[in-house]
Amino acid sequence: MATTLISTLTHTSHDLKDPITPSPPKLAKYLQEDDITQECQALISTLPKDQGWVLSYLYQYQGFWHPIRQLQGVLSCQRHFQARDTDIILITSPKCGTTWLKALAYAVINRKTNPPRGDNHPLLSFNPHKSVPFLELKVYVDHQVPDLTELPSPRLFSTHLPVESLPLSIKETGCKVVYLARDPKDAFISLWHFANKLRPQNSCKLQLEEAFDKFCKGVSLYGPFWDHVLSYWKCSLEKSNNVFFLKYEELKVQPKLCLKKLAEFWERPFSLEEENNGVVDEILSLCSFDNLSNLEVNKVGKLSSGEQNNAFFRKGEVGNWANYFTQEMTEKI
Ligand code: PAP
Repeated sequence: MATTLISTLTHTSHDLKDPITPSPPKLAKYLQEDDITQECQALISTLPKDQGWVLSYLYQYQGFWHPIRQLQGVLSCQRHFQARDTDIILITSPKCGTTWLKALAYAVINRKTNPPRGDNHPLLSFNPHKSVPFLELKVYVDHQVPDLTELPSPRLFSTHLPVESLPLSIKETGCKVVYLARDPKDAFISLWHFANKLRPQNSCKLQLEEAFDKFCKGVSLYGPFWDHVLSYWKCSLEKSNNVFFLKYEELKVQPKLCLKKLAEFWERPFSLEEENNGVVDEILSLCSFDNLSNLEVNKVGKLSSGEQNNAFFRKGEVGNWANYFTQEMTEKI
């Protein structure tokens, strides 16, 4: 498993295609409740518990809600992950544009070895989640403790963890964190759709009103949503050299400007020659919703954690919430 992860992250080859398996969705790995360590069992017996959005429980750890298997990954990542000054960490609350940010970061950082206009670009044959793995959901899942020291710099990782639960070394080193935020109304609608896709086919749909109540109470994956965003917002003010706060809506409206700022933040600015040659536009077009969502791999492939790749592409719009919210919901949120 660790070897697969390392080879995925070094991505020197283009043969890393996601499996094309049109099988019915199973409960995603981090929502399963088996194979839990005694340590984690003991911990959860002390934690507040509430019914989750899929079929498993959520437990409140360090102020934020997790399914049990995910929590196990959180504990392991807190214990073992050693950040480097050169690391790039992408952080989001779920459904705030993680997939898009991963694609952009991967394409920017690897543009010399994998020019964005190439027919063989890795993002054409595997889902962006494979190019930038989640620490707690992929790297440290299932009791793995991979040796990440051989990975070339900059290493790219992602997490949904709140500031309060980040491994200490991320806070103490000079690694570059990008936090992507999104209008909570759109993030909520996106999460509600996603949760219903993750629910087994024979179970009933989670009603919008029920999900909304939970979201407003903070009981959602990595919720409370507001605490998550606010902590990173404060961090970005205090440590502006290390934490870049970006909004999905800004990225939509001014993608070119945002991408150039991101590349500068990562200390890989676009040269004038690259700009004149259209490299920035090519990366944006490679990572666009239309392009990624229409790739074969993202239509029928699935992640090793069990989610169908197409579950990460729905509308990709700003303001889709308006089709679902009542006046009362808008006021409440
Ligand atoms: P994750 O946090 O579980 O990894 P994430 O990628 O943040 O998921 O959420 C998916 C959302 O990003 C979807 O939003 P929607 O439900 O409102 O449509 C998805 O459509 C959107 N998305 C995925 N890829 C892109 C992209 N390339 N450009 C813009 N939006 C995108």
